[in-house]
Amino acid sequence: MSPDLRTRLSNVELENPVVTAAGCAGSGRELAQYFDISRIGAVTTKSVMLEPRAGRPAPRVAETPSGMLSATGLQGPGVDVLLQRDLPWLISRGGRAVVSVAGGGAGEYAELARRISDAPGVDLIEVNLSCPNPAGQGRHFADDPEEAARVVRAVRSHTRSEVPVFAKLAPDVPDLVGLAAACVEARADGLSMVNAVRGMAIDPRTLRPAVAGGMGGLSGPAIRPIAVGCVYEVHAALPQVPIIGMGGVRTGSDVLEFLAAGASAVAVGTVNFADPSACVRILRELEEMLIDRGVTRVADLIGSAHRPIG
Ligand code: ORO
Repeated sequence: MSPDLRTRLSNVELENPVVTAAGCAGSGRELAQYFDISRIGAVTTKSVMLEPRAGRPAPRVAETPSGMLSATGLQGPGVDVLLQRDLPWLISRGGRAVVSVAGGGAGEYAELARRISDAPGVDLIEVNLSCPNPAGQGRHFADDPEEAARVVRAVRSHTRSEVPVFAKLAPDVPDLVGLAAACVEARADGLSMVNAVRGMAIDPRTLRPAVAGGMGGLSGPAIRPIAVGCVYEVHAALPQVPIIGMGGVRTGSDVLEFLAAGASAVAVGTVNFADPSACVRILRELEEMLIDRGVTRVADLIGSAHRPIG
């Protein structure tokens, strides 16, 4: 018998826990050339801002010995295009929609939330507080729990009550549990963890940063132990708070790792660039692994690494 893959993110139920990570699948259209987008738990759209944004100059990506370093700089067409073109397309294909938002301040986030949560078919809003290459000082909202909480509060108060708000956190902050608690206190319904890890590579020929933005985000399997550790730590402190876990997921076994650490859903990111059908392969692998282990419900695995042995 097929296992029950359904999972809950606050008041939203997904058919299965495999979702795409923001910035790694556009709004799902490119991936739909490879598989039926309605088969995965949800598509998380690239973080959208109010206005169209050109993003960072090229080169935006550098290969490192241990993962991808990238700085796209929140490039995107702006919220009007998302609402008029991309979101209706995703919903027309039966896709579930997690919409990621990014802003320069609480006011911009709030306005995005108001417009997006009014749109039909939005399942969840993910508040990106942790872009690793923000304009300005190189700091992001997740660096300061009070700033992060201010943004979450603004988003929550401008979002229809039935649409959950998840805060997307960075791994490289001094007190991740404190940050997570501040976001929950500000009425985040859940957390997404983690964004890419801030980093830099220097091109040995030019002795200049390898990505034009200077600072980039390191992603891929190298960061998976960091991400799993973050999910584990926050789930231990805040067990009632649903988490979308992400960071270097490439296989069904990686999904199991995040579920056991405490994630209720797991996002697939960087691997999509090299293997655009990865999400459905990972879903198949997960299902096979559950059958092999005799697990009948995905929900039973969430947080299992925290349970005493025996
Ligand atoms: N890159 C990331 O790694 N994370 C973000 O949240 C945003 C970007 C980007 O747009 O460059």
